Amino acid sequence: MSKAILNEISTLLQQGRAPKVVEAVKNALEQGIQPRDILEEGLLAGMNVIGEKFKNNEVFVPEVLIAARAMNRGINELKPHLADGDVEERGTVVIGTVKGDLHDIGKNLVRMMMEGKGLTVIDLGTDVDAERYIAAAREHDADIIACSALLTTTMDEMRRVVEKATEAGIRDKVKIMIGGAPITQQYCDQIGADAYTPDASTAAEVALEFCTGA
Ligand code: B1M
Repeated sequence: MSKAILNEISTLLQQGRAPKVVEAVKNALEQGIQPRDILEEGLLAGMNVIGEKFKNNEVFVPEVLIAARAMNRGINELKPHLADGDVEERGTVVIGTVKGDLHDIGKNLVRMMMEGKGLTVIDLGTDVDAERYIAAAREHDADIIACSALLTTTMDEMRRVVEKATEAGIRDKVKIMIGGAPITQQYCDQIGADAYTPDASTAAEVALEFCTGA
Protein backbone atom coordinates (compact mmCIF):
# COMPACT_ATOMS: atom_id res chain seq x y z
CA MET A 1 0.00 0.00 0.00
CA SER A 2 2.68 2.51 1.00
CA LYS A 3 4.71 1.62 -2.11
CA ALA A 4 1.66 2.44 -4.25
CA ILE A 5 1.26 5.89 -2.67
CA LEU A 6 4.97 6.62 -3.03
CA ASN A 7 4.87 5.59 -6.70
CA GLU A 8 1.85 7.82 -7.17
CA ILE A 9 3.71 10.79 -5.68
CA SER A 10 6.65 10.10 -7.98
CA THR A 11 4.40 9.87 -11.04
CA LEU A 12 2.41 13.03 -10.18
CA LEU A 13 5.67 14.91 -9.65
CA GLN A 14 6.95 13.79 -13.05
CA GLN A 15 3.71 15.08 -14.55
CA GLY A 16 4.22 18.38 -12.72
CA ARG A 17 0.79 18.24 -11.06
CA ALA A 18 1.63 20.32 -8.00
CA PRO A 19 -1.80 20.37 -6.26
CA LYS A 20 -2.10 16.60 -6.74
CA VAL A 21 1.41 16.09 -5.35
CA VAL A 22 0.45 18.10 -2.25
CA GLU A 23 -2.72 16.04 -1.87
CA ALA A 24 -0.84 12.75 -2.26
CA VAL A 25 1.83 13.83 0.25
CA LYS A 26 -0.92 14.71 2.78
CA ASN A 27 -2.53 11.37 2.10
CA ALA A 28 0.77 9.52 2.64
CA LEU A 29 1.33 11.34 5.95
CA GLU A 30 -2.19 10.45 7.07
CA GLN A 31 -1.44 6.80 6.27
CA GLY A 32 1.53 7.00 8.64
CA ILE A 33 4.24 6.79 5.98
CA GLN A 34 7.54 8.21 7.27
CA PRO A 35 8.27 11.75 5.98
CA ARG A 36 11.78 10.67 4.97
CA ASP A 37 10.37 7.83 2.84
CA ILE A 38 7.94 10.26 1.21
CA LEU A 39 10.85 12.57 0.44
CA GLU A 40 13.25 9.93 -0.82
CA GLU A 41 11.04 7.28 -2.41
CA GLY A 42 8.31 9.64 -3.64
CA LEU A 43 9.54 13.16 -4.40
CA LEU A 44 13.26 12.58 -5.00
CA ALA A 45 12.58 9.35 -6.92
CA GLY A 46 10.27 11.29 -9.26
CA MET A 47 12.83 14.04 -9.73
CA ASN A 48 15.51 11.44 -10.54
CA VAL A 49 13.36 10.08 -13.36
CA ILE A 50 12.91 13.61 -14.70
CA GLY A 51 16.68 14.18 -14.39
CA GLU A 52 17.44 11.07 -16.46
CA LYS A 53 14.87 12.02 -19.10
CA PHE A 54 16.27 15.56 -19.21
CA LYS A 55 19.76 14.17 -19.77
CA ASN A 56 18.48 11.98 -22.61
CA ASN A 57 16.52 14.82 -24.24
CA GLU A 58 13.23 13.07 -23.59
CA VAL A 59 11.89 16.07 -21.62
CA PHE A 60 12.90 19.73 -21.83
CA VAL A 61 13.29 22.77 -19.57
CA PRO A 62 9.54 23.63 -19.29
CA GLU A 63 8.61 20.12 -18.13
CA VAL A 64 11.54 20.07 -15.70
CA LEU A 65 10.55 23.46 -14.35
CA ILE A 66 6.97 22.37 -13.75
CA ALA A 67 8.18 19.19 -12.04
CA ALA A 68 10.55 21.29 -9.91
CA ARG A 69 7.65 23.50 -8.80
CA ALA A 70 5.67 20.42 -7.83
CA MET A 71 8.73 19.16 -5.94
CA ASN A 72 9.06 22.41 -3.98
CA ARG A 73 5.34 22.33 -3.11
CA GLY A 74 5.65 18.72 -1.93
CA ILE A 75 8.72 19.56 0.15
CA ASN A 76 6.90 22.50 1.77
CA GLU A 77 4.09 20.17 2.78
CA LEU A 78 6.61 17.83 4.39
CA LYS A 79 8.56 20.58 6.10
CA PRO A 80 6.90 20.53 9.56
CA HIS A 81 7.24 16.74 9.64
CA LEU A 82 10.96 16.67 8.84
CA ALA A 83 11.91 18.90 11.76
CA ASP A 84 13.44 17.40 14.88
CA GLY A 85 10.60 18.34 17.23
CA ASP A 86 11.36 20.86 19.95
CA VAL A 87 14.25 22.93 18.79
CA GLU A 88 16.06 25.86 20.32
CA GLU A 89 18.13 28.59 18.68
CA ARG A 90 21.58 27.16 17.99
CA GLY A 91 23.39 29.24 15.38
CA THR A 92 23.02 31.18 12.14
CA VAL A 93 23.60 30.05 8.58
CA VAL A 94 23.58 32.15 5.42
CA ILE A 95 22.61 29.93 2.48
CA GLY A 96 22.25 30.39 -1.26
CA THR A 97 22.76 28.90 -4.68
CA VAL A 98 25.82 30.41 -6.34
CA LYS A 99 25.98 33.07 -9.03
CA GLY A 100 24.64 32.03 -12.43
CA ASP A 101 22.82 29.03 -10.99
CA LEU A 102 19.03 28.85 -10.60
CA HIS A 103 18.69 25.33 -9.17
CA ASP A 104 17.13 25.71 -5.74
CA ILE A 105 15.55 22.40 -4.77
CA GLY A 106 18.66 20.95 -3.10
CA LYS A 107 19.38 24.28 -1.41
CA ASN A 108 15.80 24.41 -0.10
CA LEU A 109 16.17 20.91 1.30
CA VAL A 110 19.42 21.82 3.05
CA ARG A 111 17.74 24.94 4.51
CA MET A 112 14.81 22.91 5.76
CA MET A 113 16.99 20.25 7.40
CA MET A 114 19.11 22.95 9.06
CA GLU A 115 16.01 24.75 10.34
CA GLY A 116 14.88 21.40 11.67
CA LYS A 117 18.06 21.30 13.77
CA GLY A 118 17.24 24.68 15.34
CA LEU A 119 19.59 26.74 13.18
CA THR A 120 18.46 30.16 11.96
CA VAL A 121 18.83 30.14 8.20
CA ILE A 122 19.03 33.30 6.11
CA ASP A 123 18.14 32.23 2.58
CA LEU A 124 19.62 34.47 -0.11
CA GLY A 125 17.90 32.51 -2.89
CA THR A 126 19.61 31.71 -6.16
CA ASP A 127 22.23 33.47 -8.32
CA VAL A 128 24.17 34.70 -5.29
CA ASP A 129 27.64 36.13 -5.84
CA ALA A 130 30.50 35.89 -3.35
CA GLU A 131 30.12 39.51 -2.25
CA ARG A 132 26.48 38.95 -1.25
CA TYR A 133 27.30 35.91 0.85
CA ILE A 134 29.99 37.88 2.67
CA ALA A 135 27.79 40.95 3.21
CA ALA A 136 24.96 38.79 4.58
CA ALA A 137 27.31 36.81 6.83
CA ARG A 138 28.55 40.08 8.32
CA GLU A 139 25.07 41.59 8.65
CA HIS A 140 23.68 38.54 10.45
CA ASP A 141 26.86 37.62 12.32
CA ALA A 142 26.60 34.16 10.76
CA ASP A 143 28.46 31.08 11.94
CA ILE A 144 28.26 29.42 8.53
CA ILE A 145 28.06 30.32 4.85
CA ALA A 146 26.45 27.44 2.92
CA CYS A 147 26.76 27.36 -0.87
CA SER A 148 24.93 25.09 -3.27
CA ALA A 149 25.79 24.60 -6.98
CA LEU A 150 24.35 22.24 -9.57
CA LEU A 151 26.31 23.31 -12.61
CA THR A 152 29.96 22.65 -13.39
CA THR A 153 29.98 26.12 -14.97
CA THR A 154 28.92 27.88 -11.76
CA MET A 155 30.62 25.91 -8.98
CA ASP A 156 33.79 27.97 -9.11
CA GLU A 157 31.96 30.87 -7.44
CA MET A 158 32.55 28.83 -4.27
CA ARG A 159 36.27 29.42 -4.61
CA ARG A 160 35.53 33.17 -4.75
CA VAL A 161 33.44 32.89 -1.59
CA VAL A 162 36.43 31.43 0.26
CA GLU A 163 38.73 34.10 -1.18
CA LYS A 164 36.36 36.98 -0.41
CA ALA A 165 35.79 35.75 3.15
CA THR A 166 39.56 35.77 3.67
CA GLU A 167 39.87 39.25 2.14
CA ALA A 168 37.02 40.51 4.35
CA GLY A 169 38.83 39.22 7.46
CA ILE A 170 35.96 36.94 8.53
CA ARG A 171 37.48 33.61 7.48
CA ASP A 172 38.32 32.60 11.07
CA LYS A 173 34.78 33.43 12.27
CA VAL A 174 32.72 31.71 9.60
CA LYS A 175 32.74 28.13 8.37
CA ILE A 176 32.15 27.62 4.66
CA MET A 177 30.09 24.57 3.67
CA ILE A 178 29.59 23.49 0.08
CA GLY A 179 27.49 20.92 -1.75
CA GLY A 180 25.51 20.04 -4.85
CA ALA A 181 25.75 17.35 -7.52
CA PRO A 182 29.09 18.37 -9.15
CA ILE A 183 30.87 19.08 -5.84
CA THR A 184 33.36 16.64 -4.33
CA GLN A 185 35.55 16.41 -1.24
CA GLN A 186 38.54 16.89 -3.50
CA TYR A 187 37.13 20.20 -4.77
CA CYS A 188 36.39 21.25 -1.19
CA ASP A 189 40.03 20.60 -0.22
CA GLN A 190 41.27 22.37 -3.33
CA ILE A 191 39.42 25.64 -2.63
CA GLY A 192 39.95 25.52 1.15
CA ALA A 193 36.28 25.32 2.20
CA ASP A 194 35.51 23.76 5.60
CA ALA A 195 33.12 20.98 4.66
CA TYR A 196 31.60 19.20 1.71
CA THR A 197 28.54 17.10 2.41
CA PRO A 198 26.77 14.94 -0.17
CA ASP A 199 23.19 15.42 1.04
CA ALA A 200 20.91 17.73 3.00
CA SER A 201 20.69 15.64 6.18
CA THR A 202 24.47 15.35 6.51
CA ALA A 203 24.80 19.08 5.79
CA ALA A 204 22.46 19.83 8.70
CA GLU A 205 24.34 17.50 11.04
CA VAL A 206 27.70 19.02 10.17
CA ALA A 207 26.29 22.57 10.48
CA LEU A 208 25.03 21.77 13.96
CA GLU A 209 28.44 20.37 14.91
CA PHE A 210 30.10 23.57 13.68
CA CYS A 211 27.68 25.77 15.65
CA THR A 212 27.49 23.86 18.91
CA GLY A 213 30.41 21.45 18.88
CA ALA A 214 27.77 18.72 19.38
CO1 B1M B 1 19.06 21.77 -14.64
N1 B1M B 1 20.70 20.76 -14.93
N2 B1M B 1 19.63 23.09 -15.94
N3 B1M B 1 17.33 22.58 -14.33
N4 B1M B 1 18.61 20.22 -13.68
C1 B1M B 1 20.93 19.60 -14.07
C2 B1M B 1 21.69 20.00 -12.82
C3 B1M B 1 21.76 18.65 -15.04
C4 B1M B 1 22.68 17.66 -14.28
C5 B1M B 1 20.80 17.93 -15.99
C6 B1M B 1 21.51 17.03 -16.97
O1 B1M B 1 21.98 17.47 -17.98
N5 B1M B 1 21.58 15.78 -16.67
C7 B1M B 1 22.56 19.70 -15.89
C8 B1M B 1 23.91 20.14 -15.32
C9 B1M B 1 25.09 19.60 -16.11
C10 B1M B 1 26.37 20.03 -15.48
O2 B1M B 1 26.64 21.17 -15.26
N6 B1M B 1 27.16 19.04 -15.14
C11 B1M B 1 21.55 20.85 -15.94
C12 B1M B 1 21.54 21.86 -16.92
C13 B1M B 1 22.56 21.70 -18.04
C14 B1M B 1 20.65 22.95 -16.88
C15 B1M B 1 20.55 24.13 -17.87
C16 B1M B 1 21.90 24.70 -18.35
C17 B1M B 1 19.67 23.62 -19.05
C18 B1M B 1 19.48 24.59 -20.18
O3 B1M B 1 19.00 25.66 -20.00
N7 B1M B 1 19.89 24.15 -21.33
C19 B1M B 1 19.74 25.17 -17.07
C20 B1M B 1 20.63 26.10 -16.22
C21 B1M B 1 19.83 27.19 -15.58
C22 B1M B 1 20.66 27.91 -14.53
O4 B1M B 1 20.75 27.48 -13.41
N8 B1M B 1 21.30 29.01 -14.94
C23 B1M B 1 18.95 24.27 -16.18
C24 B1M B 1 17.70 24.60 -15.69
C25 B1M B 1 16.93 23.79 -14.87
C26 B1M B 1 15.50 24.13 -14.44
C27 B1M B 1 15.29 25.63 -14.18
C28 B1M B 1 14.57 23.69 -15.54
C29 B1M B 1 15.31 23.18 -13.20
C30 B1M B 1 15.64 23.85 -11.85
C31 B1M B 1 14.41 24.32 -11.12
C32 B1M B 1 14.70 24.64 -9.69
O5 B1M B 1 15.67 24.23 -9.08
N9 B1M B 1 13.80 25.44 -9.13
C33 B1M B 1 16.39 22.12 -13.46
C34 B1M B 1 16.42 20.85 -12.80
C35 B1M B 1 15.24 20.54 -11.90
C36 B1M B 1 17.49 19.93 -12.98
C37 B1M B 1 17.59 18.47 -12.51
C38 B1M B 1 16.68 17.66 -13.42
C39 B1M B 1 17.20 18.18 -11.08
C40 B1M B 1 17.97 18.99 -10.03
C41 B1M B 1 17.32 18.79 -8.69
O6 B1M B 1 16.60 19.65 -8.22
N10 B1M B 1 17.52 17.59 -8.09
C42 B1M B 1 19.13 18.18 -12.71
C43 B1M B 1 19.43 16.73 -13.09
C44 B1M B 1 19.76 15.90 -11.87
O7 B1M B 1 20.20 16.39 -10.86
N11 B1M B 1 19.61 14.62 -12.01
C45 B1M B 1 19.56 19.26 -13.62
C46 B1M B 1 16.92 17.24 -6.80
C47 B1M B 1 17.74 17.90 -5.66
C48 B1M B 1 17.18 17.48 -4.31
O8 B1M B 1 19.05 17.42 -5.79
O9 B1M B 1 20.04 19.76 -6.02
O10 B1M B 1 21.49 17.68 -6.31
P1 B1M B 1 20.33 18.36 -5.65
O11 B1M B 1 20.59 18.41 -4.08
C49 B1M B 1 21.04 17.27 -3.39
C50 B1M B 1 22.56 17.22 -3.22
O12 B1M B 1 23.26 17.70 -4.34
C51 B1M B 1 22.78 17.97 -1.95
O13 B1M B 1 21.60 17.77 -1.18
C52 B1M B 1 20.50 17.37 -1.99
C53 B1M B 1 20.02 15.99 -1.54
O14 B1M B 1 19.82 15.86 -0.20
N12 B1M B 1 23.05 19.39 -1.96
C54 B1M B 1 23.81 19.93 -0.96
C55 B1M B 1 22.64 20.39 -2.75
N13 B1M B 1 23.11 21.55 -2.33
C56 B1M B 1 23.83 21.31 -1.22
C57 B1M B 1 24.54 22.16 -0.36
C58 B1M B 1 25.20 21.60 0.74
C59 B1M B 1 25.17 20.23 0.95
C60 B1M B 1 24.48 19.38 0.13
O15 B1M B 1 25.91 22.32 1.62
C61 B1M B 1 25.84 23.72 1.59
